[in-house]
Amino acid sequence: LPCLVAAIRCGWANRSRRYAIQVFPSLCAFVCIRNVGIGKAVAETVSEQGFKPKHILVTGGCGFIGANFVRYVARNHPDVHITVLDKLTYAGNPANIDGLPQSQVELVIGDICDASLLERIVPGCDAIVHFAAESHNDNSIFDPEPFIRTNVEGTMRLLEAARKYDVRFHHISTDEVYGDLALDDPARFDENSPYRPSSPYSASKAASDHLVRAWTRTYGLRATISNCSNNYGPYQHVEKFIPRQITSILEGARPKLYGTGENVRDWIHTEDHSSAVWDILTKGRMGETYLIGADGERNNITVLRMILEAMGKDPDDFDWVRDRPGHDRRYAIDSTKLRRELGWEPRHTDFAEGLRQTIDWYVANEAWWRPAKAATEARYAKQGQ
Ligand code: NAD
Ligand code: TDX
Repeated sequence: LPCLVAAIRCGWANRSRRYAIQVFPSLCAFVCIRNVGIGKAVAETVSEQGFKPKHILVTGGCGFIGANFVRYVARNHPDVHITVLDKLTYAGNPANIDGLPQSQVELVIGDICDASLLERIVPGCDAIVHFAAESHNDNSIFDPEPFIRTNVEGTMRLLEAARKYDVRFHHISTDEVYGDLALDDPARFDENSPYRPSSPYSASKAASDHLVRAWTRTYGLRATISNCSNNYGPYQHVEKFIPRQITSILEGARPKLYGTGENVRDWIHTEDHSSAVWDILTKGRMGETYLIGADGERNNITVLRMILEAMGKDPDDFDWVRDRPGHDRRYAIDSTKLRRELGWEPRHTDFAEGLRQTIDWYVANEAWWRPAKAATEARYAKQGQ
């Protein structure tokens, strides 16, 4: 385009407008081939103007991170129409997207493995942002099958639909695909870290990442992947570490710490995850992977004591319980690529403050978490946790 503009300026196109008409489509075709093309050509392309989606399909938009993303887009991009596709498993709750304008956000209840449903809803969307997954490690250890079905087969079905209708695809993944780091190792994961998943959950997410790369390289699918660290914030299911401890304290029970409590997680506020995903969706390079993290490394015992203290309890008022089999020791993200290339920065950099706000949210929303609490604790009790 800059060459064309320069040519017009110097009068070349004025002498023969026909040339411009002939040259412009060729330039467009060149850009398109580089954008939609296959293999390495895809990975090398930088989208200069940015992608401006008008209608996105958000899978898993009634889960924790998906719902926070839907809320983020609805708030910041009111011109974007959002179709949420969610099966409403035990982890999905339509209340998570309550209060959003019906003209902007619609919910389709259904399974990402349902190819005929995808045939109906994918055409007309210009992007799929794929959050839907079975997401809890402990559940995957107990019963891996739903993880393979949703995370692997479901991702394949979505990729096939995206390929058929030439829809931009963004895949939400996790830092857990890289396995774990030693506690005393200063290393962090980056985009070149080898895949070494430990649990059935992380293995199924690793498989889904590989599928996305294969569809990009083989079929030229316009896709990106992000691998994010541990999220916290509102609407997180009570099975997960931070909400479990907060809600247990609220109902007068003692929090449960696995193993030695020394395992390190790299915490990021879910709203910062949302802004990063939006930046990758609209400005990311096709075929690329971006790691998302906010330099929030803390070990579990530290986080638990912060919660206890913030809730006015003795910091030692918790139970040590059986460790998770294969428990990953430490996750840590180097998000330099995302920050340098796309200019992304996290806004919630004060973890203690983010934790306080999250505690306040659970205090104010007991009606939201109460229905899931007893069944979740009964499941943990059976596992000795
Ligand atoms: P979640 O369990 O809270 O939500 C998952 C959502 O997907 C639910 O609404 C559920 O109903 C829906 N779903 C499950 N199976 C489905 C199917 N077959 N068809 C349609 N919908 C289905 O999960 P989350 O914590 O919000 O995680 C969202 C995504 O982010 C996942 O892909 C997860 O791997 C990834 N991730 C999570 C974290 C984290 O800290 N929680 C960190 C990094 C990446
Ligand atoms: O009661 C608990 N006690 C405890 O010590 C629970 C539920 C967890 N833990 C520990 C296990 C982990 O070291 O706390 C840490 C965090 O546990 P989870 O909340 O289960 O998260 P994790 O296993 O780290 O995985 C999360 O981050 C990466 C998400 O659940 C995944 O979906 C994401 O991919």
